[in-house]
Amino acid sequence: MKKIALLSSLILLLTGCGNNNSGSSGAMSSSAAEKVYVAPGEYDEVYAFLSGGFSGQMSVYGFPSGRLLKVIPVFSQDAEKGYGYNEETKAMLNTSHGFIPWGDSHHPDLSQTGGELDGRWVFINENNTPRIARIDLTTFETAEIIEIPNSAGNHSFAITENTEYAIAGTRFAVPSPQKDIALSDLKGNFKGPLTFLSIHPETGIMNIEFQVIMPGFNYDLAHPGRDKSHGWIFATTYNTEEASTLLEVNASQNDKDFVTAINWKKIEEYVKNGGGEKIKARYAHNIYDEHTHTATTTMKDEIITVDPSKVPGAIYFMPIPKSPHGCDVDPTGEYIVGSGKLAAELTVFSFSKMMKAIEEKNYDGEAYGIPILNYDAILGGVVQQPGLGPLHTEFDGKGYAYTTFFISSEVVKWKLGTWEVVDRQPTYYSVGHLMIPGGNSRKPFGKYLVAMNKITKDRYLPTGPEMNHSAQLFDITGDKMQLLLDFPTIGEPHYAAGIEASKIIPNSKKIYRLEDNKHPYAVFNENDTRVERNGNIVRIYMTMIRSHFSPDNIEGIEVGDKVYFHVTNLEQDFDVPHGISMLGATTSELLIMPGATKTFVWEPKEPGVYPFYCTDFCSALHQEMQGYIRVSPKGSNIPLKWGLDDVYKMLKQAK
Ligand code: K7E
Ligand code: CUA
Repeated sequence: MKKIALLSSLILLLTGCGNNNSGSSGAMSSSAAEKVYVAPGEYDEVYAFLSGGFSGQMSVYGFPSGRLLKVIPVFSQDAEKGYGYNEETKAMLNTSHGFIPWGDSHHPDLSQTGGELDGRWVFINENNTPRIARIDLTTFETAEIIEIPNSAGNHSFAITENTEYAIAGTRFAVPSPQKDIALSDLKGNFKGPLTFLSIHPETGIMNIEFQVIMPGFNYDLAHPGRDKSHGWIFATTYNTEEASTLLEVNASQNDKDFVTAINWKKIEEYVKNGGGEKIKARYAHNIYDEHTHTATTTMKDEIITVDPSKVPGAIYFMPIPKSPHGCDVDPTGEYIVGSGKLAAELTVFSFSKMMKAIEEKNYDGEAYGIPILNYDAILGGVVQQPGLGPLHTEFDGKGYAYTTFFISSEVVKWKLGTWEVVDRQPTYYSVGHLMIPGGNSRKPFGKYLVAMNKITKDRYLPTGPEMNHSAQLFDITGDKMQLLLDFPTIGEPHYAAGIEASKIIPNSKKIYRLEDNKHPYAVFNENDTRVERNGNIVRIYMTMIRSHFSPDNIEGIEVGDKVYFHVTNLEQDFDVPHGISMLGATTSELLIMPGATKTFVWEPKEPGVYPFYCTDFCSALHQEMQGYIRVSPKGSNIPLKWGLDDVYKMLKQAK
């Protein structure tokens, strides 16, 4: 390990001083500039959904320009959009541990039909408090978050090629179900549950169908089989040593760890026929309803677990050198690439050979009753000396694979079948994931490759000790990869998913229709706007339209009141949100899309007159979009009154 750290800093030194390979000079640079130039007003060719890592969110970029289009709040509160702050979306962040305002997002994956991207949903997993989110690509909003019980470190994540299932693997083995055990008793007593969630073909709603209780190893990355290997899922499996301390040494003891191959169709059938055991398991399932504009949480309390030994023929271990990380399947479904982080070679398994070895029971022992397939029998090929510290691989659909090397800081292109390295390009610096749009589907859009780098150092103007992570876009249409662009990213993009823009544009919503708005506190015209008191609970039914609120003058609020602002944006025009906030409100603004209703709560602490205003520049008279609320001392019994443009007449009064 020390050696690796030394080596990596050496490489940083070497690469850090001369960026002359980055295509930044002469003719090269002008051709690169042309390739990323998207003229003002023109659209990008590709949407890229980048994981936000420790930001908990997902960011949307356009390629080839590298323009940031949007940050979609997913697992973390977002004050900009009010997500997780307004009353309607707070429920999205509920878990069995209570409300959690932050998450660590890792691997986005797009929905597929027949192994091709269909542009309906993008999913992403959360590693810290195991959860999976579904984002609706008509609204670009998080539509659902489901918690994964009995798991820890939900790291391996993938969607099957007809979006039948999502798989979520446990990265940190834990007692399952949870209980109090001495850490010295870990070995043999901890488990690594692999959770399978079905995805409803129309609504996209996820449901935990079963959890396979695997031995207590670390299940790191997963990819589904496709085409001929559809029905299987492959997951890299490290720490087969079952160490609980100093893993950098103790989990690097075994010469070989595993890629786990799971025939999920077999297990699905077993469960459908009544197999498996129901156990108690508390977890939250949060769904956002686009019509009520409101999320609700359902707490669930049961799951079905499957003991792998009860389903013979469903699970196998494939031995692979040295603590594998990435696990990727080529577009034909024949090759499974496992990246041993500490291995000198890249191991590629053959699916047909795997099936043959299974048929012939060509085993090399077993682990916890699960057969270990014979390494030589299933080996498809080996890429010799490709680089140092292989992590992740993607495919261009033209017979080539591209693997990232963290330590030698490069992307290496190699040929499937001959296993020869055909090109390598440095990355700046220390690349983690890479992504080719559709690169994990049957039909990659093999024009661009984006490398997501861990270390930025000298690439941009310095911004203090912390710099945003950096991504790099390559053109991969030629024999050699050509670096086109550097662009900063948000959080830490572990993986990304990309898709041709044409598959998304036609379905992207422009407004929420008012006639579909079923929010219980919505109002649809200014005559219905009002203020109601029930004890110390005051509800303001408010509307907004260019360029005023209704009502915009309110009296009769008292210190000690809990004031709910239920605000409906009456606009039905594309891209005309309004915002609202209150002086002293201890929450974020509401940013309300046309046709939507959102709510925040305000508890005034002192008597006075408080202004509020529109927070989103919406028209030439945006600056006039404001109002006042009079707050009187507790018990002053000032009648509740409200109005718009009638303050000097009689304000409307509560009956
Ligand atoms: Cu390699 Cu979470 Cu995919 Cu990061 S993981 S790089
Ligand atoms: Cu409404 Cu600014």
